This record gives sequence, C-alpha cells and structure tokens, in this order.
Amino acid sequence: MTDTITIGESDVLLVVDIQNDFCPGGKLAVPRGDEVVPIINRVATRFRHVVLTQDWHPPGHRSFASSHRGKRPFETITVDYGAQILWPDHCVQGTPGAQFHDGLQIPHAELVLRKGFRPAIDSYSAFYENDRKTPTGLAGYLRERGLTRVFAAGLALDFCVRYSAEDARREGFAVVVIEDACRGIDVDGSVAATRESFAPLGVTAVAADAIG
Ligand code: VGL
Ligand code: ZN
Repeated sequence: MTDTITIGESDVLLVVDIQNDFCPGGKLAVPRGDEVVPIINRVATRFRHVVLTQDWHPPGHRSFASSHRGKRPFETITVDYGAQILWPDHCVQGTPGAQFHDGLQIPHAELVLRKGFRPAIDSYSAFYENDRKTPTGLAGYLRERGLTRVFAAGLALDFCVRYSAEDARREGFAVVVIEDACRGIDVDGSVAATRESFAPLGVTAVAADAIG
C-alpha cells in the first residue's frame, strides 16, 4: 500500500500529446501508447484542473527527416539550437494524426496548448521550445491561475513528458510524473536515462493508483 496523494485546487494534470500519430498505427507510434488512455481518463477525474498538449507541426517542419535531403528518421543532426533528432512526419496541423486519440475523454480540460508550430524549432516541452529559450506561455498561465504542482502523464515519456517535467521544475513548480500513465519511444536508451534523471531533478514518480 502506498500513501494516497490528495489532489487539491492548486494541482494541475498535464496530459501530453495523446494524439493518433503517437499511438499504434500512427506515424510516430509509441509502443503501447494507447494503453495510457483509460488510465489518464480515470486519473483526470480526480483533477479540477487539466491541461492538454497537442504536438502541432506545419508541413515541412524542420524536425522531420523528410525536410533534410539524405536523412532518415531517428538520425540526429546539429541545428542552431543544438542536437535535433529527426522524426518521421507526424502531427501535421489539421491532419487525423494530429487529432487526440478518440478514446481520450476529459471534457473538463481547461486548456489545449499547441506546440511545435514554429517551422524551424521543435518543441518537446510544454514550457519551452527546443532552443530552451522560446517560452510557450504555459508557466505564466499556470502561475496566474495559482497552480503550483504539475502532474504529468502521456506520450512520450522520454521526450515530451521528460522535457516538460524538467522545465516545470526549472520554472519552480512541484512536479509529479505518473509513470504508468506514460509510455516511451526509447531512442538509444532514452527511457532508462529519463527514469534516472527524475530523482536528481526533484521530480517525484508515482503510480496512477496512488492518486486518490
Ligand atoms: C514527441 C518526438 C517528436 C513527443 C513529439 O510527444 O514526445 N516526440 N515530437
Ligand atoms: Zn513532434
């Protein structure tokens, strides 16, 4: 028996990128990514405040391997803001792959935050784009609303969830990752590296069952 965490008025659930392209059959499918949908639906009922993120790229986005001659998905290139993994085309604005998974049912979500819409910068984190300097506005939104503790869940654990959790800490929020409500892509051991990164950053990992 683990202790139950009581959710209150200053807590927010951040649901990361539960989109068709990240689920089995999608363009950048996260293995067993769809398994988190019922878990997240259930957890979300505990929260008064829920924010959804939506990866939302224009066609020809710089993070797509297809935008770079001779490059293949999952290769890394160096761009002006540092290393960038190249991905299959995914979550293109207005396409079915960019839509939320049909099973996601969180009608009380208060904000849908779109990210990755600048053609030349990728954005894993819900707080900062991959240049680590361009804010999305989410930190200010949460602060103005008096939300101080961020619970993160979704896809992919080792990219958008990880970067969002790190940046939330950097912005001074308490951060809890709901581990069984996440699945990873796992590029070169990135899932293990993500799990190891949490404790030193002060990110707590919990199971969905612990949320009362
Ligand atoms: C993601 C790679 C590229 C994610 C988004 O949601 O984790 N990963 N775009
Ligand atoms: Zn993306």
